[in-house]
Amino acid sequence: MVRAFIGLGSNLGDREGTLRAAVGRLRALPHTSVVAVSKLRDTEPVEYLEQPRFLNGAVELETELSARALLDALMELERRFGRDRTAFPPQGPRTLDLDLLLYGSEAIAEPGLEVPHPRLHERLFVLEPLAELAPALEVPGKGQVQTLLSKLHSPP
Ligand code: PH2
Ligand code: MG
Ligand code: MG
Repeated sequence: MVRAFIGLGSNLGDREGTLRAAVGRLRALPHTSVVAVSKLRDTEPVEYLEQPRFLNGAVELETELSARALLDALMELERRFGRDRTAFPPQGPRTLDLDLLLYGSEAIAEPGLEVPHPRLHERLFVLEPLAELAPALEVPGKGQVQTLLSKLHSPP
């Protein structure tokens, strides 16, 4: 069993309905259980600013799926909820974004599969829900979630 964390995001259509339904689909994944779901937060878009506000959250899972199998399942769910991966720009509006943030204490860098998520440590909309679920969690190579969050709040 591996403890994994998924980032949830939506900024098109019924954001809350989509995220709640996506969590329902996560509960139905094989060899996987949902341990906890964070609050959903309304957030200002970052990186690409000309888009609607997001609803963001995080989910804690226990899974026997490999990181690759889990990632494939997440991308299949995004597709089912109408995610258009050909839309431009790639950081633009989306009905559903399911990011594999952490997969146990593993560090993986393969084509299309990078954990910890490469921008996790600099994103408030990821660290806040993660800190709600697991403040003491160690992000491989980066430090504890609560430490990363306090660094973002008061940069040196
Ligand atoms: N996702 C992005 C780009 N910008 N901004 C917020 N607030 N929330 C997101 O989930 C988000 C974003 C690309 O994945
Ligand atoms: Mg994504
Ligand atoms: Mg994302």
